[in-house]
Amino acid sequence: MERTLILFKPDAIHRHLVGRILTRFEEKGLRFAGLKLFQPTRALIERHYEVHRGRPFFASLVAFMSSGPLIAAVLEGPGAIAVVRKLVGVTHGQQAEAGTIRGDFGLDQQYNLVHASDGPETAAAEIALFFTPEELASYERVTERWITRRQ
Ligand code: 3AN
Repeated sequence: MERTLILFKPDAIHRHLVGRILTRFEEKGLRFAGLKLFQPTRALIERHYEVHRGRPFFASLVAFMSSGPLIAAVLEGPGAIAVVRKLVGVTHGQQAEAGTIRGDFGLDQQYNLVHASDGPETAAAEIALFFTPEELASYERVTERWITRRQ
């Protein structure tokens, strides 16, 4: 089953939107493999956004994200990475489609509520960056066969 990493950014927490956003992932049928709230270090955020180092928004992005707290989640399901990116919407809230998380809840490109992994390699690296193996759970829901057709 494919896994992906989500970060609830500080704006989602301060605006009390975490529950509503989590509900969208749950309602879609995705299963939580990990979930935690923590205060990130600046070093962790810089590592996470290393590909953006040198871009004009890097310093502001790192300051915003390391102001914390963050909630990190690992979600799993068939095609989870692409499914979550679709639910989240494009980077800028003003361009994101209505019905997506960023399209429904935001107007900005930095304060855009959630981060979601963009491919299998980044998902694996980001999950390992934010979670230890012991913090992740593998289990079957009693509803599994109604969602993923797995018996
Ligand atoms: P996405 O999260 O949609 O994959 P990326 O990976 O291009 O977006 O950018 C990472 C993060 O950097 C975004 N989530 C957003 O918070 C921030 N960001 C991207 N572009 C800008 C920008 N032009 N100005 C300010 N922040 C930006």
